[in-house]
Parts: sequence; C-alpha cells; structure tokens
Amino acid sequence: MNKIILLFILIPSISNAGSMNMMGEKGDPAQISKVIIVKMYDNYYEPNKFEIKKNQTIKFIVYNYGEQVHEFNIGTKKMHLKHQPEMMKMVENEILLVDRIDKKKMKELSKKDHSMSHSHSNSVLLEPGQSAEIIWKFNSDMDLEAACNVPGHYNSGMIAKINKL
Ligand SMILES: [Cu+2]
Repeated sequence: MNKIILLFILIPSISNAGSMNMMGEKGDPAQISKVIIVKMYDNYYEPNKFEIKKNQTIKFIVYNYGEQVHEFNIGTKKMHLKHQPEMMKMVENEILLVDRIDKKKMKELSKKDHSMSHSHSNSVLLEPGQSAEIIWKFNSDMDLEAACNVPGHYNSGMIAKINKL
C-alpha cells in the first residue's frame, strides 16, 4: 500500500521537468517571498552564503562587478562538476572568453551541440557589468550551492552555500 502511494507522488514530479525538478524548479514571479542581491567579483560572491526556507521562492538579482565573465548557477556539487567540462568546451570553442561571451558563435555551435546553448532557468552567465535575475523555488531537500563553473573559478572558491532553515 505504502509503495503504491509513493509511486503516485514520485511519478508526476519526475515526468514534469526531468532531473531539474529534484533540485527545485523555476519559480513563479507571483510567489516571490524574498529578494537576494548577489554581487560577483573575481572570483567570489558577495554574500557567499544564503539562508533559505524550504518551499520559498527566491528572486536573485545577480550583478557581475568583476572584470571577468562569471556564472551564477544553482545546483548540487555533482551537477557543478558535471557542468564544468561543458564550460571548458565553451572556452576551447572560443565562445567563452575571459571578459566576453561570443553570443554569435554560441548560437551557431548550439545548433550542433545543445550543451553549448547555456540557457537553463537555474543559471546565468554574465559579462562584466551585466546583471540578470533568477527566480527559483527551493522545494527540494538536496544540498544545493550556487557556483561559477567558468574554468578555474569553482576550484578557486567561487561557491555560495545555500543553507536550508
Ligand atoms: Cu567566475
């Protein structure tokens, strides 16, 4: 009996948005309960820690005050590590330059290789001086962190811990 109920609960959330749903989901702007300003520098975030309640919908307004391209990506450590080779590929293809993103080249290459498109609702990749917003619903129990996966940045500590209250 218990197993059947569990299946019914699990199936819709898996089929909705694939693996993404397991770490939360794109938030509804009408449900935002907190706005967090994040400043990105070379190579760290300010603040470098967020306190979030379960099921809260947060709007992050992310500014890149650094002199390099930086990413604000919400995910598990495992997801970040998996994403890093894709970012390396963007560097090798000269899409991702130190202080600039070649959007034209990104568009061309993403037709052949979808991992190059870099458009996910859980991340933004910003050039110096740019800003963007992410609205995220934290309805997951997974351990999450915001991180920059531009090659070298994660290892130099460009990570912000997400603590669940
Ligand atoms: Cu970075």
